[in-house]
Amino acid sequence: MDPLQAVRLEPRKKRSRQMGASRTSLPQDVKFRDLVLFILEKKMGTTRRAFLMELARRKGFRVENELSDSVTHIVAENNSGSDVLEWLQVQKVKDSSQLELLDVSWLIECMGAGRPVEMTGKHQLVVRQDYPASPNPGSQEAPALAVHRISEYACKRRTTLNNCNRIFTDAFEILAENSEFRENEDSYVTFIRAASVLKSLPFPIVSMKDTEGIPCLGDKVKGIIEEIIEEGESSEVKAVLNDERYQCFKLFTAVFGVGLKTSEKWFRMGFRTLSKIREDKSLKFTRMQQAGFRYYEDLVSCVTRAEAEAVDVLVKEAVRAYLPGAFITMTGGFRRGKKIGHDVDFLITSPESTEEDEQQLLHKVVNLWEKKGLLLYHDFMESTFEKLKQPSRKVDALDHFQKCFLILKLPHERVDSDRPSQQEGKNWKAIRVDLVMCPYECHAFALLGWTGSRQFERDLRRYATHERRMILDNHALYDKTKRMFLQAESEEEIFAHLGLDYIEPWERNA
Ligand code: DCT
Ligand code: MG
Repeated sequence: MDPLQAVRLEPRKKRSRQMGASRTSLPQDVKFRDLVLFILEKKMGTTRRAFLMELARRKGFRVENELSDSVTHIVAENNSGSDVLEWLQVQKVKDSSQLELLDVSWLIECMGAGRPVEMTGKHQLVVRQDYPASPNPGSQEAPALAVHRISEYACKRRTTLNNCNRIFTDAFEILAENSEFRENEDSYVTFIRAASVLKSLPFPIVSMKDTEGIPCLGDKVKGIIEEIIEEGESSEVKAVLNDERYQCFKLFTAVFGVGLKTSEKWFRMGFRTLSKIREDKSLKFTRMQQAGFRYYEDLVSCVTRAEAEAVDVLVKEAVRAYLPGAFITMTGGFRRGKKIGHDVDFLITSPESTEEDEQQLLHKVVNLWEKKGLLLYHDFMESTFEKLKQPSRKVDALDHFQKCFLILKLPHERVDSDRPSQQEGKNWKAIRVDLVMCPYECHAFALLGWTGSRQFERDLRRYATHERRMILDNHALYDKTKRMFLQAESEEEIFAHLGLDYIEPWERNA
């Protein structure tokens, strides 16, 4: 039975009788001594409050009649976090940061369980984004702290791979991808930011009330959330999935070397399948696209962590043969803890090597793999890095480091996996690998940039620009107020320069 109903269905007569008996708990009745509750009357009403207080006391909870310094948990009904904070400020509570602000649903679950249940995000009241930090701007009082305030910037949120809103985030990612295919930037940003903020929530959205106070959810987005809550799916997402243009772009862009321009061209020419495109004698393919078609099956089946680890060993062996002191870090999604990826990204740097050594390294590594028969494709981009140039303002600009995009032939025997290799006769898998070589001075910036996620990086740059008057890119951080570059040896130092709490790589899955 729903415990909430159990409380609501209590007959009136009984309630008033209990109300009369209302009293502060006797010390011997208190079973749970770490918590001191106060139930807010506002919007709950006197009768229900008295009933809940009495019930909680009978279950061994300490419940105060008045708000006092000993209170640790505030329970409210039909109030948002901002409503409760406002009320606390009227009560002249200076520091509300130590108080847990909880929805009545938490208390009701406790009543059902007969003990305090874990407080999760769905119980915790969220403070609205626009809530002022301090009620009177001139005042010296410590601002009543923003409890669980969710930032509009992904770099101020912790986003693990534990996504409990997948039903919504999948929908918004499809809509974002469709906007990208249609080159509608505004709509892309709307949907990708919605997906990103929902991924960071520690609780699943089950009703529209749960969306209160969450930034990046405009009316359009909320309408879609509501439809998914009510109908189990969104008609807009369904329409996109059935849309021929979306289906073709999805199919075409999955080929290595095929972007929006080529997809558009093939779609307009009337192509609908990859086999027809491959067969067509009049089409010219780039070297990258040829490799993309040749290794298509391997490349669309994702890279597993075991495969990524095997590539890591290959990269370390080859790099250290030439630069023993080099630092090699697997970046991208795998550094964020993902179990699969579309490629494996590496950042290489070396504290003690000449510029010439650095310039030569990737070429030597590639030659070695070529000799060993491990190289299926490679494409070099030489460095265009200029040290004194200001960082790029573009949020999506590619960096200037020397890099090599490769397809490696990874022998099955090098993969430590319990899965037997599927294809008979073929004892290897083609794997996409990106190698990036960066000067040692900027390795912290390069590491931060190449760890991603893309949305996390975009918001870091946006935050630097709009909130700090700084420019951040994969090479450097420039402070426009001080007119100087800010040096950093580690990612932690970059977050500190930006005035941000440090976010671990596995919390950057925005
Ligand atoms: N990156 C960047 N600028 C680019 C491209 C990428 O800063 N122009 C960063 C963001 C993520 C990281 O590099 C790796 O990129 P991807 O491999 O595309 O992403 P991923 O997060 O590793 O995801 P996947 O698992 O699909 O490889
Ligand atoms: Mg990657």
